[in-house]
Amino acid sequence: MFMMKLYDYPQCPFCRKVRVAIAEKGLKYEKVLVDLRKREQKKEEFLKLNPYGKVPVLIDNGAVIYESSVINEYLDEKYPDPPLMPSDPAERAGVRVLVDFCESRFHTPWFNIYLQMTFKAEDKRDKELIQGSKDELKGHLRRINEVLEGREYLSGGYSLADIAFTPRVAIFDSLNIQIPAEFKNAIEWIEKIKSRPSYQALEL
Ligand SMILES: N[C@@H](CCC(=O)N[C@@H](CS)C(=O)NCC(=O)O)C(=O)O
Repeated sequence: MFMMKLYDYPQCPFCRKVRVAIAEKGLKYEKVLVDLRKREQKKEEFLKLNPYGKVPVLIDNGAVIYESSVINEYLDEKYPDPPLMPSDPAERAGVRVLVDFCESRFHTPWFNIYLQMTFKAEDKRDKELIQGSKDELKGHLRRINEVLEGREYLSGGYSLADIAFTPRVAIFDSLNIQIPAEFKNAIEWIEKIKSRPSYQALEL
């Protein structure tokens, strides 16, 4: 039996997302550091695993899987206990819509802010881009707040949808992103996510 392997970079939100799912499943795995600063993700050996040259990549029982949302669905199918997807097909579709919303809409303004705050000196930051991205995120947080009305988590029970957002909302404070106080559901939801043992897998 080979140990499950995750090709990983510590601060990568996509890797963090997969680590949280693995932690929720209580699985053992080995982490392989792909040093993005040394561009190890573009080396021939790594491109054989993921032709896109990106982390994360999961290797499990000989299967090589990339794209964090695909990896997380694989983990849930292969290791169904505890489930991270609802059983009803329509609800499962709802989770996928939220994961897609996170990756294709929420991520972009979040990432703009992340890049500015992490890699630019304060006087070199693009203030307009930061403000515009914060405004866009506010609209997305409003939607999240509405989805959470009367629910503990995005899909009712904890799911891959909550996991997708976890690495992003986890560092709101350090990115100086404030959630408007009126979005009470969203604020409580983040607290619930933070209190789960799997949150430690983010390695903040
Ligand atoms: N859609 C991919 C995105 C993965 C991704 O962008 N990973 C970044 C690190 S956070 C990466 O490997 N970037 C290296 C590069 O593009 O050269 C996923 O969900 O796994």
